[in-house]
Amino acid sequence: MAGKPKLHYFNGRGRMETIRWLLAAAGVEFEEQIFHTKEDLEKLRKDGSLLYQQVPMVEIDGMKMVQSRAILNYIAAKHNLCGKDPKQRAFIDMYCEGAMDLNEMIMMLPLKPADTKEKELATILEKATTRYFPVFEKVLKDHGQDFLVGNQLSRADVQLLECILMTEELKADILSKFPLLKAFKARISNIPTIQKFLQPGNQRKPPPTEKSVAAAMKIFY
Ligand SMILES: N[C@@H](CCC(=O)N[C@@H](CS)C(=O)NCC(=O)O)C(=O)O
Repeated sequence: MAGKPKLHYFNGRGRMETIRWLLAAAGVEFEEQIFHTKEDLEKLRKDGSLLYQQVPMVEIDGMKMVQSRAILNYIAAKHNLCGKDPKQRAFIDMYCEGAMDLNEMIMMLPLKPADTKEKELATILEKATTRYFPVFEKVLKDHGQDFLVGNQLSRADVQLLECILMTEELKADILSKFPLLKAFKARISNIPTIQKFLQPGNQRKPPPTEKSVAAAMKIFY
């Protein structure tokens, strides 16, 4: 039997967090090889482990996988989280890409210059409430089902929940005008594997702080 996937990344959310979420939702236990210094990252680069000299890197099923989307695609395919047919997959991909666009904006916020942060935050909240969340609210309303696609859990549900929780960290009542998303959040959070991942002390990473951002910057720049 293959061992647990091993995740190589710095000690933060970044581009690895969605991978952590998806593995956890699929009920897969994983190990983390956290690196803390530029030298740790350089060592991985020098030993040929990083195809493009970048992380995230995940050792899984005999591969050293890089490129976060490729890793997510592999996990989703392996654990039946990408729909029953190409059309379901197409919708799942569209929803995931939307969630990832919002996720990426939030992920980059701490790296923006201090004097632009307020404006950036306002843009993110505006996009969340006028561009992204209305789409997901309408999807749920139109089909009346529990999950976004095909009436079964897919990576789109997991990635949307991650994205909702990240957005709520910026504005706690962000879902106030989205009742179906509120119910969706409660429902998906209650799936046992996800509930476990949301427990304090699990492998979910906390929101970035000035200190953690500075530590990550020291590794990469
Ligand atoms: N498209 C890649 C981007 C990876 C990426 O930009 N990784 C950053 C850390 S989150 C990195 O390794 N930066 C150092 C570099 O590009 O040399 C992915 O999605 O995995």
